Amino acid sequence: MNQRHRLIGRRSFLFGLGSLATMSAVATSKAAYENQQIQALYDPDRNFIITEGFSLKERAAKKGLIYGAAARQIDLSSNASYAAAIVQNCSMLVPEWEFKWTAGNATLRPSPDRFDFSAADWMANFAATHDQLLRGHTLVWHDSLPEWFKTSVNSRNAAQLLEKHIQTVVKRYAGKIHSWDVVNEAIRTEDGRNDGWRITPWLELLGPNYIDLAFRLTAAADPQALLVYNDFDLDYDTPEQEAKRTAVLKLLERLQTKRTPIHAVGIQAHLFPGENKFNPSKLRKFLHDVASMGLKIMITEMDVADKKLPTDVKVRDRIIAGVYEDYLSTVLDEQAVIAVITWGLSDRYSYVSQSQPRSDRAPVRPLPLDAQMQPKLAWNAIARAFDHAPRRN
Ligand code: 9MR
Repeated sequence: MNQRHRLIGRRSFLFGLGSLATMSAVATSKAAYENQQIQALYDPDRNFIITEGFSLKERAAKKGLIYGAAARQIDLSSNASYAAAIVQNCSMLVPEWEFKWTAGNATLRPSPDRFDFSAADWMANFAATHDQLLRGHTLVWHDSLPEWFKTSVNSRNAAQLLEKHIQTVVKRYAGKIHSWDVVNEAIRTEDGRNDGWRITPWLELLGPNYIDLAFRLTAAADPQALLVYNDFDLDYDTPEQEAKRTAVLKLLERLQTKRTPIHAVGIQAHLFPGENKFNPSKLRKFLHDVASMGLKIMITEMDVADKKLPTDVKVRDRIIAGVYEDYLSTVLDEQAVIAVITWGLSDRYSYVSQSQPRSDRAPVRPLPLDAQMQPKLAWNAIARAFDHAPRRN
């Protein structure tokens, strides 16, 4: 595309966002900054061409990579075309609710001394039936704890409760799990601790050894699973995310010093184009630092929130696809990255629609398939990133 066409394309798109006069009047505002970011991401002529004929899991496998998605029993069991799309595209399945202590309509822990494995078993069977790897998400998290947790758990019984949880759940699926998110989202620099750790019920109940304890218990219950520390907001070039990356690296160093059995870092990759600046070299540096510690990396929950993007579906889909390809081509350069998982597969079932809705109320489009299970440009973008990725050694 020549420069003139690019400018015309950009200008007409800008016009769609608001008048130039309004834009300059608020040139210093956050909205203007975001509009600038979004314009920079829009390229009307960018090429998302792919060779036909291969699913995402096949393209990933050719490079020694895994592609998977999160899904829920309620959707897989009620929508045959969605289940078929999950089977066709994914070599890995992540139960979005069913392995948590409690989430949505799935409650693994109805009470301190009971387990209900019906939903988790259903997901494990689905994966096994369709030859998919299974991920366990998640054992230790501040969120999705049952109501009874607040009243029944105290510093005297917390260690025993965690031990029982990990031993029971992890042993039940031992040998069937590719990787466990042992600890999820334990860093939050805004909480003000020197080490950047999030102040969670687990930290308060068990003290700073809780992460090490959780990894040790999991390793003992399933020596084969890859044990993962998983977190979000590690992707962008902002002071906050830089501080979070640093705190994660410190946590990993601390665990390695203690010889804690940890094998991988999960980078969630919930992306928010328009809000923050993406700087591939900053991200590459972080991935390299993690890899240098001998750890694997998984992209565990990728999606592209379209909250700040224009209403026009064509424009929106191009931006989202570009964000997918730019991000994935950056991370797949790093050999330690072994898997890419999107947080859902179809726009019909995405947490983004509840937690990051658009102000124009238009349906969100954060995932590779649309609500009718048709591939969008984002699908092509992921396919291209796999096709161009270096083969894993
Ligand atoms: O997508 C999940 C949503 O359906 C659940 O209600 C919520 C609470 O369990 O968790 C969402 O998934 C989160 C994941 O478990 C951890 N990282 C952030 C994800 C999106 O909030």
